[in-house]
This record gives sequence, structure tokens and C-alpha cells, in this order.
Amino acid sequence: MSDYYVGKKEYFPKVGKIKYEGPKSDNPLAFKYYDPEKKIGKKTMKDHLRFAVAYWHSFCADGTDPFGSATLAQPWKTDAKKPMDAAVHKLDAAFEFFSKLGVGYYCFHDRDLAPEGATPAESEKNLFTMVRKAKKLQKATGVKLLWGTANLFSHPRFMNGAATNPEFGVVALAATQVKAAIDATIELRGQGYTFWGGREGYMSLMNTDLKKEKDHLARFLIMARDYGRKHGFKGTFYIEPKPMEPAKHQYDFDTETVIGFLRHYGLDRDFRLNIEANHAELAGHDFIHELETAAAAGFFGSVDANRGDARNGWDTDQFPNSYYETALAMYAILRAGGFTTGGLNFDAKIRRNSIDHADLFLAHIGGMDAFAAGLVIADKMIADRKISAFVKKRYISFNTPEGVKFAGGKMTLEQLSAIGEKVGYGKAGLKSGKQEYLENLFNQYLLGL
Ligand code: XUL
Ligand code: CO
Repeated sequence: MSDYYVGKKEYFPKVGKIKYEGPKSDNPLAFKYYDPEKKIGKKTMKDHLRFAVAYWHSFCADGTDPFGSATLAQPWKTDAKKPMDAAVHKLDAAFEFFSKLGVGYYCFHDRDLAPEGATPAESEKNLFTMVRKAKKLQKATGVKLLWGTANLFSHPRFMNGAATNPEFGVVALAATQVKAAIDATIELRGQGYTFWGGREGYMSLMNTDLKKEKDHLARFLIMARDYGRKHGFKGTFYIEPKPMEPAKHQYDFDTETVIGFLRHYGLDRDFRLNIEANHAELAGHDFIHELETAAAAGFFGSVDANRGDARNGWDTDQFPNSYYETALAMYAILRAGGFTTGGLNFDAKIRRNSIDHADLFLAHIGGMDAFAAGLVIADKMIADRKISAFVKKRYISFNTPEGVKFAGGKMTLEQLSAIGEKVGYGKAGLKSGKQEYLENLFNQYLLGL
């Protein structure tokens, strides 16, 4: 048996273990920048980046889109007669892939791992049959679960939402899934549990009681949190913001909205954010804006690493490949203290015409190299201190005794206004922001790889 597959069959026989060969390598199936054991500061690249593969895109989605049918071969689906056999083969293929690629983590929805049964009890039984198998494969390969979640958006019963559904019975059915998915996450020692509000939003306000739905969503999350904590889940709960798609408006619109929601409903101790690059873009934000906003409020948690297409207004979920973006992202992540329970989950899919055997590997290699390069660049930017020193200096006037009093809440508007009188119009405020200088400097770091 090969070192890198643990099932009965090898699903990617033409690909071996992916190795680091350096920037000069012309081997497409090798890392150019991701050198897992290389130290950047105090941690290895592997420990900084904590890469995870998204089970749904890589092993479940088959290239179907609204205009056409499946295009991806996925032999683990075609060589099984029963849905549970297909689930086992898929699991074997996935762990072979994780091991050959050398990622430390994966993420799943309940329905990615096991098919729904005829009743909630049968669905749970299917899930746990697969959880037991996944546990063995985790042990055999050393690959861990970054986070688990429940799919509360694909089945037609969720067409009007899950926790925010106007029908109580559907909310209760969503609970059967979340309870089992939290149990599965605990059993597999998952480090996080994610809520992406798939259809938690509205298509029209004409038929929606917005306040009631938000209250229900909070109530549901409180129950899930309490259940998880009671049953020994010590990891982090994440909310993954997204402004729209599939709903016209989703309640978890963006980072700032979610932070307000968590604080309003008293969920701010247990929940952090899982920030997805493509979702940031849909909300009209830069990826780094969402990261900085979460970090500033102490809510930074994890990342769904992907990208959109600048020309499209939808969630294209492509693999990240812009070193500019990954360097800025890693700059924000490192300054936020890096990952603890979180990591970089490739919530990304190969294109439906990427049908070659090795395309799934090439996509992940590109994404991993992009973040490894981003890490090296960000580390240099931080060590060099030019940018941080500039930013610090920009606010230096707040270090005066009056500035300190103001920021510490020890000043009235009358006192502040009296200072303004003294300052006078003169040349106050006429200072360059030096944006172009800083952008040029950033490009130097970028190309100084
Ligand atoms: C959908 C999305 C999900 C979540 C997990 O846009 O990002 O895959 O990451 O439910
Ligand atoms: Co995502």
C-alpha cells in the first residue's frame, strides 16, 4: 500500500506526494513557495497557514451549473452502487488527496460526508457511520478537522430559510442537523464549528417579519452554543458573513453587521468570524477590509480562502492566485496574532472545464503557493516596520497630554472645542497621506520575494 492512500483503491494514481521544489522548478506538481517546515518568525509555514481542503467543492460538486450538467469525472462516485458506498469511496479519495497534497486540515458539511436518510434518525445514523470511518482515516494520516458545519440550504425544505424559516417545524428540522453536526465535530475533534447563513435572509420584505427572523436566528445560535459547550466542544463557533446569494439579502451581510448582531444578542464570547474573500467582494469590500474590521473588534477567527472575478457580481469561488491580495491578507492576519483555532480553508472550486486528473491538485498548489508567498511578503513588511512606523507617526499628535485625555474619555466637547480655537485654521490638517509612496513600497516588498 502506498504511503498516501489508505482506502482499497488509489483514486489519483498519476499524482504522488507534492513536494517543495522552489521558485525555479518547472514541475507543475510541486510547490514553488510553500515549504511546510520552513520557519517564518517563530512558526513553520505549515503552522502559520493551517491549510484546509473544502470537502464540498473538491469531492461533492461535479461541475453542474445552471446551464449544464456534470463534467467532472469523480470516479469515487461512479464506482459505487449505493449512496453509502459512494460516501465511503469519496472519503477514501479525499484522504488520499489530503495526504498527497500535504494539507493538515479539512472542512465538511454533514451532507458532504453522508447522504440524507429517510428520517432524521437515519440521516444521523448515516453521518455517524461516516464519522467513525473519518476518525480512523484522521488517525492513519494525521489530517485533522478544521471545522464542521451543517448544510441547511440545499434541500427544498429550506427554501424559506432554516433557523429563520416562517414554519416552526423546519426550524426544528434544522436543529436535528445542527445537533448531529456538532456531535460529529466533537467526535472528530474539530477545532471550529461554522454557521454560514445559506438561506437565512429574505427574498422579499413583503412576506417577511425581519425582526422575528433575526430573533429566531439568535435564539437558534444560542441553543447551538449551549448544546456544544454542554457536550464538551471547546473550539470556536464561527459565523461566515455573506451579503447575498442565494437570498437577495442575508442577515449575516458583512463583518461589521455580524459583530453588531453577536454583541446585540450576547453571543460575542463564543463566536468569531470566518471571513471569505469572495463574500467580502460581494459586500463591496476588499478582503483586507473584512479582516482588519474583524481584528479591530477582536473577532478575527478563520478564513475561507478563495477569490471572485472582478467582472462578475457573483460567488465564483475561484482558487486564490493574486499575491497582491494574499500578501495584504497575511499582513492583516499576522498583525491580528495569526490563527489559533482557525486556518485557511480553500472554499474554492476548479472550473467545470478543468477536467484533467491533476487539475484539483494544481488548483490547491497554486492557492497554497499564493498564501505562502503572501506570508513571506507580510513577514518582511512587518519586520521592516516602515509601513507601521509611518502609520504610527500619522497619529503622533494624540500622544500629547490633551490627545491622551481625549482618547481616554476624559474631555468634554467644550474643552475639545477650546483647543480647536487655539489651534486655529492655519495649516492644520494639511499633511500628505502618502498613499502612493506606501503602495510603491508595498510593490517593492512584493517583488523582492
Ligand atoms: C457559500 C459558502 C459555504 C460556507 C460553508 O458561499 O461559502 O460553502 O463556507 O457552508
Ligand atoms: Co465559505
